[in-house]
Amino acid sequence: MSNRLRLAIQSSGRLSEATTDLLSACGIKASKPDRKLRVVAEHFDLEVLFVRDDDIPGYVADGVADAGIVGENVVLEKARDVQVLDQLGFAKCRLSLAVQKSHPYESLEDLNGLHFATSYPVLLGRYFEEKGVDASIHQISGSVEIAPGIGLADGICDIVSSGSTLISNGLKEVDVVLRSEAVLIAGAELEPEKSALLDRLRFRIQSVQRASNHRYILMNVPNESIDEVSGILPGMRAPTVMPLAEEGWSSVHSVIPENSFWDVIDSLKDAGAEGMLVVPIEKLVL
Ligand code: PRT
Ligand code: ZN
Repeated sequence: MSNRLRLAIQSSGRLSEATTDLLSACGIKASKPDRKLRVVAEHFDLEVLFVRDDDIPGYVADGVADAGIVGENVVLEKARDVQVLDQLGFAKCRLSLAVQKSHPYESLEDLNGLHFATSYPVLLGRYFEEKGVDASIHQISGSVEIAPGIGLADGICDIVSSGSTLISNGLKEVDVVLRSEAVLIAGAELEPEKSALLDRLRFRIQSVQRASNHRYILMNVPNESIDEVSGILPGMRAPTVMPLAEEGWSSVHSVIPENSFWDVIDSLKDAGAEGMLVVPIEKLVL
């Protein structure tokens, strides 16, 4: 038995590119050669299984794979015994209820007696039960959005991201059943060696994610304003201060959360900071 960590990822679809990009940012090269289902990664004790996303929770629960990257919507629908370890920040979407645009929808009560088509019968059934909605569910595996138009259902429960599929099929979104994004999952109990490898993988993923959520900021500051500027910067620690060739001025460097720049820029300018430069960070290891 190999002691490599086996990671199941989507073979081709909406998750695949972002997943291989994430692995590659973690220094793990695992591109899918034609028709191969299993690839041994370079630079990490890992083998990647390329599979359909729907099979990922099952493979992980059954121990065929040790871990997987898949939409949380699929994990929850499959309801297999796996642990959700980390949110990965891509493939964000929602599982929503939609009815025909002409439907005089006002509240959930209006859904009683209606017939819904979905590929998510488990999640939808649980939602109807929790909300006390008495509607019926018809499970179909694809092209859910056309069901109302062809008279197969009154409404649908499907994944929405921009909402344009609903609009182009004459549907309107009425409630959100679940918000989802790609997640890292693992088997309930991993052997210690695999678990150590998984921790290393998670550490790398977290460093990459932290980097993409932060910016490195550099600016010129008159020396008398350094304390004020340091107080404004939402940095990780005290900023780095280095003298400029010009007497009385310093270069101040710090790491700030992505969106903070726009919150603090005016205060920094008022405090006398000039020539601000904001640059992306590739990895941020704490
Ligand atoms: O072949 P395989 O089974 O592996 O893939 P799949 O066809 O089942 O899944 P895929 O690749 O379409 O989606 C994989 C995962 O991406 C989903 O499980 C979600 O977690 C996530 N995701 C994010 C989405 C979307 N956004 C999305 N927009 N999955 C599907 N859609 C579809 C949706 O079903 C609808 O048809 O896109 C349409 C809606 O998009 P908008 O932008 O028009 O609202
Ligand atoms: Zn699928």
